[in-house]
Amino acid sequence: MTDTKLDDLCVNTIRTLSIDAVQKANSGHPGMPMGAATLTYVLWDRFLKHHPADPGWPDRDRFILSAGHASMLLYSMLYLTGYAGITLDDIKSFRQWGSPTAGHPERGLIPGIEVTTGPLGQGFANSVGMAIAERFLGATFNRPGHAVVDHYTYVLASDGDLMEGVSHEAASLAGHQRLCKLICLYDSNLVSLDGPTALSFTEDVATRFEAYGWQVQRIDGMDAQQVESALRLAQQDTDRPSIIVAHTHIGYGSPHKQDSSKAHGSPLGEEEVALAKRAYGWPEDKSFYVPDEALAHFRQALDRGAQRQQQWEARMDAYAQAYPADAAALRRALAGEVPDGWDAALPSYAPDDKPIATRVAAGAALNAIADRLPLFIGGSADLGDSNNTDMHEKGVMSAETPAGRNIYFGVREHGMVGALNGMSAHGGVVPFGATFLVFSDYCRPSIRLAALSGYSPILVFTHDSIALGEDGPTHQPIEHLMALRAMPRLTLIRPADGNETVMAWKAAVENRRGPTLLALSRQALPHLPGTADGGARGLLRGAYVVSDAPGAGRPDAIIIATGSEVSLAIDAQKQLADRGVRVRVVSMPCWSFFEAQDQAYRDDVLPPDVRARVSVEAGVTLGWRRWVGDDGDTIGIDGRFGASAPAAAVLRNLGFTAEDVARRTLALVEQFSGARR
Ligand SMILES: Cc1ncc(C[n+]2csc(CCOP(=O)(O)OP(=O)(O)O)c2C)c(N)n1
Ligand SMILES: [Mg+2]
Repeated sequence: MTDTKLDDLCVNTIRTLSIDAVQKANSGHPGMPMGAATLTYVLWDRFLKHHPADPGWPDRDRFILSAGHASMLLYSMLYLTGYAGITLDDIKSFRQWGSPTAGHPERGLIPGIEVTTGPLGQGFANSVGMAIAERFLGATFNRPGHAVVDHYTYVLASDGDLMEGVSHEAASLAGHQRLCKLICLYDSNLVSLDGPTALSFTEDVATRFEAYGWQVQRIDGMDAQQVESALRLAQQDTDRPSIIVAHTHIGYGSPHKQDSSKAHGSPLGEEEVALAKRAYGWPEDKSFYVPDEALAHFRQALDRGAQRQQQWEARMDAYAQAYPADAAALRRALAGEVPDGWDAALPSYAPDDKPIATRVAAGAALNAIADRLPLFIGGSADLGDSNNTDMHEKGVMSAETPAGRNIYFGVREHGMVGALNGMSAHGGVVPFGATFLVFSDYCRPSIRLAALSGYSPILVFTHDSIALGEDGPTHQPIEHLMALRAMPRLTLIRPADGNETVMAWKAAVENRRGPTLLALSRQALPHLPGTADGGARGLLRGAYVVSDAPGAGRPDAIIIATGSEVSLAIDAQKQLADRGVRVRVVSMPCWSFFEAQDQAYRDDVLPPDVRARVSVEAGVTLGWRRWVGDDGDTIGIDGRFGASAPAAAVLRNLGFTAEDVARRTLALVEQFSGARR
């Protein structure tokens, strides 16, 4: 068989596996696998450094299918090249309950899926983060003659990916950073879901990427030779990321659906499947047919990969001889471990220390961590001064100084978190990003993917309430805390003072299984006696008694508060104590940690027989009934946004003074004692 014939056979194997799986599932997206099979095949056959028998090998190239709807394209490649986590039977149960071949690729279901994709544009942003992580690790660990971190990031993106704003942000950042080992294959087929892209997307994408500072090539993506030469040229550019605008045909080979959105997202239909197979010269009566020659060729990836991996292991051994400490640090980092003692320099605060904002305490903690956690990298979306996220003397990441650890993300919140997800998925680094809490809306889709996929970026979100004051309602979060708590597997922590903030950072760095979001105050807050001397460890259980009712016995009421409202609750507690009312104050910085505690602990903190309970949080009250019950009261902000004025005035007018909290708590206590009488 000639090389070209073998290539055609392999490409058609990818196409027919994909269309058969979609047909059998009666659901899925056949068009892109049919059109982008050549691109993918040439990349995997001639360039991609990977080892199907060891999908997690650290120095592998990363391949990201940003257009996750073309999942069958990825599943076909994984199966054909011999990944152990996927069988032909799995492909036959595409999109079925319990099958690893889910509708869109999900990280963790099949080793070899680098990131979860499907929400368009996200995979592209992830790829930028991966390229950042690779370059940073290389700059940090490689030594002359010892290139131990040295791989490419390839991303396959579709029209939809490049329409999405998040890809614009990420592409702009990648161009600015000159991430030359990032290579995008753009499946430009001029069709999206609603029809021809002429309906909505007519800009010159190539010129746009040129303007971002990318190397740009335009090719016929159905021609394996052109794909190969373009990839080679892309690799040779050592100054810029590369995009290969590959003109392709969606639904290639289907006589009635090629080049039409009819091929995008539904099965071709039995007859059309047969006609497409005829066009490929394929046996029409066979489904899931994998010719032996094709399989044997694909499976060469196993030997090739083993060799590449062995070469790397040998390089690592030589490196370990020459630089034993660095090699040990690199191996630990790649295994996701943080060095012992990373938290040894974290500060602690005494009650009579000067009050500080939790954002300021967080900045101090971040710098204490930065000194001892060399792979801690990140920055802010142009709010570094406000977020207090600048790491002192840790350098600025740029093309000239790739080992710099402060990343200036620019005003690109969505691209930032998408990239953080990629850094986390890449491994080896502990990434963080920052903005105002209200702009969590600007990056929520990426936070959601982190929670869904188990990436662990640390999100330092400050200015967490109306108490930010003068900037007004556009900048004052109202529904955000609750909206974020509604997200499964996101750890949201809203610390009350300096010591809780330190503890929140501990929890964040130690959480390597999902995103952690720190909601931090703009305004200064007192250091609470109850958090001193290790008291703040209660944060790790989600909620704890930060200040108990004076004297012994059952409290008359419990005030549950979070963040900046905890000190308010304690002021109210004092006022009420003067009137003989005994109030317990519970700090509840993290709902999800508290939910994970056993019933005995939860009942200890919130005794079931104390029903006079008040929640205090400067946000919507939706959800607080869960902890205060039907009989309790909820102090929050409902049915309105904040207002522009100095913080004290906003708080006063919206009912956030100690007097307000005391008055409403007292009313509740009186109601209960009246009921008892
Ligand atoms: C954020 C987001 N919005 C909408 C969708 C639904 N969707 C899936 S594919 C697609 C567009 C398809 O166009 P293209 O990316 O060019 O893929 P092709 O049709 O060429 O396969 C849309 C709108 C999505 N997956 N993600
Ligand atoms: Mg398209």
